[in-house]
Amino acid sequence: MTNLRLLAIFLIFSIANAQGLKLGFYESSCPEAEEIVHRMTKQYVSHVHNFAAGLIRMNFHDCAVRGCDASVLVDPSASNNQTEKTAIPNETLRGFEVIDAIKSALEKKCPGVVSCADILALASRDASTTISGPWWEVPTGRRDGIVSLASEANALIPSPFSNVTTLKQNFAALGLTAKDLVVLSGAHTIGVGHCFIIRNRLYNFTGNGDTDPSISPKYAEWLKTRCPPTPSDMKSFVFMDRITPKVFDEKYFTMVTEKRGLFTSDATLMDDQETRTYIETQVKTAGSTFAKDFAESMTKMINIGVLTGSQGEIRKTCGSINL
Ligand code: HEM
Ligand SMILES: *[C@@H]1O[C@H](CO)[C@@H](O)[C@H](O)[C@H]1NC(C)=O
Ligand SMILES: *[C@@H]1O[C@H](CO)[C@@H](O)[C@H](O)[C@H]1NC(C)=O
Ligand SMILES: *[C@@H]1O[C@H](CO)[C@@H](O)[C@H](O)[C@H]1NC(C)=O
Ligand SMILES: CC(=O)N[C@H]1CO[C@H](CO)[C@@H](O)[C@@H]1O
Repeated sequence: MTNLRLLAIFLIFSIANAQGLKLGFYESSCPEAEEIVHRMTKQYVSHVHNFAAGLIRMNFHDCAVRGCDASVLVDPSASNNQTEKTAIPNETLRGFEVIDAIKSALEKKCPGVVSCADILALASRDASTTISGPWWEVPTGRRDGIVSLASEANALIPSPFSNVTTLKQNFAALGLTAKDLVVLSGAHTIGVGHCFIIRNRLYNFTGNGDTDPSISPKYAEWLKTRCPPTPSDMKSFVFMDRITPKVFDEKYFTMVTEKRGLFTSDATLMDDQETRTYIETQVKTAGSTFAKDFAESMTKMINIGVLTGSQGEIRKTCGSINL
């Protein structure tokens, strides 16, 4: 083969790589990579169920800012003390230690090969399956970003105080539809919400010491027993799906139809014809298509703005950009 033809083939390959992800990207460069992520995620999540919610949410927060590039994992440092991790919506993210442990195992096996962005995308899926949640294909080949800004996370992560119009716009900006919005919000079938986020809904909704009328009065009563009005209390929390808090099912949607959505961003999904119809259908059919729909929407989400080919870098540790 002439050098020219080799060069042509090489160029075609680099272009193909730059265009997208593929299944089994590490098949030859680090054959055990996916198996190690799976095994370790399963270990952590089997011990501490909460890590499942933590990892799935972290995956979303990563993809919502600069694409799925592990920018959410960067620790604040002397030169950059305002990374995404320090942003308001990231205050309660959890599961960083799982990603760090997997990364260090992979660095021992195949130094400098497997990106933190891929580890997070794989771990989120493996966390879901560990708790008998949906499974989706995770093509790999993501590269790690070299920029992480708190200001961007504060601006781009959807707010729990937003109405459905704003949420649909937030999702559209990520290339996601109203259906993706309602389906992915279904992740709130597991995990917790902190009281400080809903304190105003309970105790001072319009500034007159009132309660948000979109919460059922009985549920508001119960929430008040769990969430004291103490403004300094940052620790109390409740499960978002009080019916089956640890099961990945459609009961979150049931909660929403009963005016028991924890955040405004949950309750407001009843204000839009399309999202409401989806919720009511899942409730009526015991979540007939929820798992399949969730897998489809996650498949879109984990493809958002990925860096591939020679873009970005492969971080040495997930908490810091390479020097
Ligand atoms: C529609 C826009 C969304 C808003 C406004 C929103 C907001 C929130 C808030 C405020 C919390 C509570 C955090 C805490 O108090 O500790 C939370 C938790 C959670 N969110 Fe979302 N979320 C949204 C979409 C999503 C999506 C798309 C996913 C994943 C696919 C997701 C997965 C989760 C999970 C699993 C938890 C529980 C976390 C834990 O227990 O550690 N959320 N979300
Ligand atoms: C963060 O960095 C900025 C500038 O880089 C600096 O002015 C500020 O004092 C730092 N803040 C902290 C808490 O270290
Ligand atoms: C939704 O929220 C946006 C931003 O706060 C606001 O401008 C808009 O009027 C709200 N829409 C509805 C229907 O309440
Ligand atoms: C309720 O909100 C109003 C207006 O924001 C504020 O002036 C008042 O201090 C709040 N009350 C409590 C108990 O937080
Ligand atoms: C997990 C994490 O790093 N959380 C941080 C989020 O931001 C707050 C406020 O800046 C920090 O105190 C947390 O440590």
